[in-house]
Amino acid sequence: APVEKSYIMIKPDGVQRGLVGEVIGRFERKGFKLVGLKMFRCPRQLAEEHYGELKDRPFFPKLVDYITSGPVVCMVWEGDGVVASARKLIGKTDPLEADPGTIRGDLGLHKGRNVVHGSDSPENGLRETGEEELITEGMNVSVTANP
Ligand code: YYY
Ligand code: MG
Repeated sequence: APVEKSYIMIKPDGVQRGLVGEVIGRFERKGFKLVGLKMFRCPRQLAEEHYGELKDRPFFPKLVDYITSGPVVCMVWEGDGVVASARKLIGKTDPLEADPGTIRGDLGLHKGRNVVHGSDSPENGLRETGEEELITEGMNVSVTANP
């Protein structure tokens, strides 16, 4: 089986509020492996596909407006159990209900502006990381700090 992957996206509010380093740092400190990273403005069609399972929910149009409203930073993190672990690090959907110590619990106030997305299953992890060309080639090249 392929190595488990989670698609982690820092949403426009997280980018605008200067929380990119904070969010990436939490995943780095946890110890998962970063294998792809990109900043871009999500096109509307991709946002609608990404959140396709929610298309009949009343908040869907606002969600798509928000996700496409500014640049996002998206990443692929890899490792056994990364999907469930990332969901724990991120916390509950509504930041008011998310536990302190989680990204949403520490950094957010509103479920419509909840800083970060994380895949909800290994299957969706593979689907979402495949939506964009995110995985960096040549990941096994080692780089030394002192050449
Ligand atoms: O996976 P997660 O992000 O925690 O929540 P989902 O139920 O997949 O919803 C995706 C996204 O939609 C959520 O992060 C915020 C937004 N949303 C909302 O604005 N209002 C809701 N009642 C539920 C979700
Ligand atoms: Mg979800």
